[in-house]
Amino acid sequence: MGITESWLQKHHESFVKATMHPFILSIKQGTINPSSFKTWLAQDYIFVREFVPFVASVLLKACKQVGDPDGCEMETILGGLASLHDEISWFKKEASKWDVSISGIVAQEPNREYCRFLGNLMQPEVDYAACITAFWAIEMVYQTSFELCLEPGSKTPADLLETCQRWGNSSFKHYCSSLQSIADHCLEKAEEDVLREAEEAFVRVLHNEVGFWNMSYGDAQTS
Ligand code: HMH
Repeated sequence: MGITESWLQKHHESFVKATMHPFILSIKQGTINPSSFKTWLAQDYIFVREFVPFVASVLLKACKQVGDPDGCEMETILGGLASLHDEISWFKKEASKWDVSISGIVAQEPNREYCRFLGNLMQPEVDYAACITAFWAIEMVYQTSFELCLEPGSKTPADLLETCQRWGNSSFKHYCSSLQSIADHCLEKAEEDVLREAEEAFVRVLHNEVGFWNMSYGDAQTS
């Protein structure tokens, strides 16, 4: 068993909270409040824009690795970075479809907290193993969550299917498992203190994802 798999088991309860959140379940059950979805859409657009420099910092660290002689790992991350360009266009298109203005929106506190966490990981002194672990976990939570909404028997509203497919599709799943392999490969060679740092980053991703879903879901419950 890889190290990431052992952490998924060890922190199973946090993983379930991050992936089977009431926000996701409300999509799957077809009961989602459109204003929840719109909040999520606008906030995630801001998040993804902040995610770009984070992924770029992971790419930079990957390029400096000696353990990737043929550059395969670097290419996987480069592919992820490139696809964020398309993702930003998608968010803009989706926002206009839902009549959400994304020009003047401000990040809510849980979003800012998540972005600050990414900013900390971007520091050059943070080890590549911790960064690639966080990167994998961030993508994996969305993959697992949105895939749930595509399972047979789901009542996901037709106008949300495209969103769910964006992260729930099988090629994104394959990309996530490539990131997981890269993370495992790094973690196997890591010293004790780096392992601790990476596990802490993994747990904090799960925590931040719950905060992000709460922010999106809670908005509509109180308005
Ligand atoms: C909050 N987590 C959040 N937004 C995203 N777009 C992803 C993960 C996956 O890229």
